[in-house]
Amino acid sequence: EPEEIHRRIAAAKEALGSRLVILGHHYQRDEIIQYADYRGDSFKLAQLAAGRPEADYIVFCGVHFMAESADILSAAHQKVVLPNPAAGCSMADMANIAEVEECWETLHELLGEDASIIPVTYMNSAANLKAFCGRNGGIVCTSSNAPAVMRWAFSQGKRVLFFPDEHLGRNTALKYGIPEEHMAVWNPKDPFAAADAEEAFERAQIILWKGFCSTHMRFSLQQIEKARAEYPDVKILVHPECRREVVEAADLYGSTEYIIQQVENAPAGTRWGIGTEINLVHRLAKEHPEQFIFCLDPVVCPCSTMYRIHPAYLAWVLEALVNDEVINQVSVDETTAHWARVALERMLAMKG
Ligand code: CIZ
Repeated sequence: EPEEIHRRIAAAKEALGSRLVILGHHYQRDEIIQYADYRGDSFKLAQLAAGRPEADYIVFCGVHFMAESADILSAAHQKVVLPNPAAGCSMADMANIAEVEECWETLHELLGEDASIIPVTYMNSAANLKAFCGRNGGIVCTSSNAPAVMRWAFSQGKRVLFFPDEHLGRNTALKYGIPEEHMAVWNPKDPFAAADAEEAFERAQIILWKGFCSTHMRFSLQQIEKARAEYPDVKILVHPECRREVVEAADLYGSTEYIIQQVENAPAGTRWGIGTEINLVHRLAKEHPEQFIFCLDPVVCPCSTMYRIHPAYLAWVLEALVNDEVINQVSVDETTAHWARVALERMLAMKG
């Protein structure tokens, strides 16, 4: 049966030719990556989609917010398809627009005229949260440019509201020089649960949304200690969505693209203990047999929602496209797309 699916995907790809571009996120399994015209992180892939206007169809093998970003950045005639609509991102889903608006209003009531808050959303968020940032003087960040975005945000206001990933926010704020006592965590389910919550929000330079990536939360200090005990020469490389203690115990940390670059530029014989999604770690190990690469988590830790893109879904949506039938299109309404683009363009202008 896998051969049959392979044959169907290859035939549909051939039939669609340059009208089709398939994007594969680094966390996708090899059975999917083999069909990708481009591989990358979410932002790189969205930009690549925008650079291929001759493609009528962009099939995004990744998760929902990534397909939304591709739709926002691509041309009006291009249609973005997510092979399985159930491929969401549990972290992105931890902040929704109603909760963010409530947080925004509550903080402004609490802090009054003096609030001066700049909203910053991680790329891994729904389009309407990016639009919220666009409308409210805020910006989008990726895990690669989070420190530069934070610098920009503090040049615009006195406080930052960072969502949805608490850990990327905290690790970035620490790097920027904000001490933990000037950070407060907003739990949308019960923001004032702690007795000193009000003072904590008043004192805070950065308010971190209580969201997390379940894949990166699997990495622990104990795993790092065990790896170091076993291999004294090991270099620990982790993603900034990991907890503070994990990032602080690592030799290096950075975004998906950063992790790939570190491995690509390392000399033969380097030993890496890596803390990120397992498909990416396995692919790096396979593509760099001259190095010793292992995942810090001994129990396999795939991103379960990324895994929902199965080759059978890819075959199904591609065959429909051959018949000019668009299944599982992801489309962002014009107003939301406009304001989301404002926030994305602030990020791009800042980088340039
Ligand atoms: O935004 C992405 O692609 C993810 C999930 C992580 C990263 O570091 O780029």
